[in-house]
Amino acid sequence: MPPTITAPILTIFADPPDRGQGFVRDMRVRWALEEVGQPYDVRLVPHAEMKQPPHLARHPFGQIPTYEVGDLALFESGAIVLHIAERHAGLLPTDAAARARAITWMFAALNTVEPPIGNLGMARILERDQPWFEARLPALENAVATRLAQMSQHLGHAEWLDGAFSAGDLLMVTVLRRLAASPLLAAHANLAAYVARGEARPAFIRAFAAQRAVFDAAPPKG
Ligand code: GTB
Repeated sequence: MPPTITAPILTIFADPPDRGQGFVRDMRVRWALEEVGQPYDVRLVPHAEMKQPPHLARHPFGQIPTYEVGDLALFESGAIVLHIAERHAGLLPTDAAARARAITWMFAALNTVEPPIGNLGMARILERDQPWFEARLPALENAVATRLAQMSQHLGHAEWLDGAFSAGDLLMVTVLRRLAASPLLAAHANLAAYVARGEARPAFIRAFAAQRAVFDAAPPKG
């Protein structure tokens, strides 16, 4: 009998808190899978089950996304995208030095650019009603503005960060697009255009529609 080939399984929020805007971190994995043409299944995790033993067995911090393929179970969106990129053509250059630089941009997106953007976003969601929120906001915005100015300077008129589109661009676009509605991003026309270029890729459009369908199917919160 031929071996059964099962598609990788991605865990996602059963009820996406961003209302299907593609800001949750499963989006970057979906996009990577679409870029390389790898079909996948999803397992919806309700909020009430995220910190329960079955999901903690997949993810020690009780978060999404996770990725299961065969006997391998992974967590951390960046590690999952790297795993996909290493096993399929299209997301990492074959030249060793260019590949190392693309992986460097993956780390830069997640370790250097995402933290200030995430801090600003979470403060806007969780701290808006605190008496010190308005006083804290300028420092949070300045941290984002500094990174964007540096990114804008580096990108210049280039289409992508380092030659052809890579997993570094994929992660950077998912990080920057959190600022889609922000004047902080609009202040840098080249960065806004970079994000728009990423979002115009057919694989992004397919991934966006797939994550959007989960929100459309979710029952409205009562
Ligand atoms: N470093 C990990 C990774 O990259 O995979 C971080 C994973 C993570 O933060 N997962 C979040 C999660 O599971 C979802 S993406 N949170 C539940 C919990 O911790 O209990 C973060 C996120 C949440 C909501 C929005 N939003 O509403 O726009 C955007 C992003």
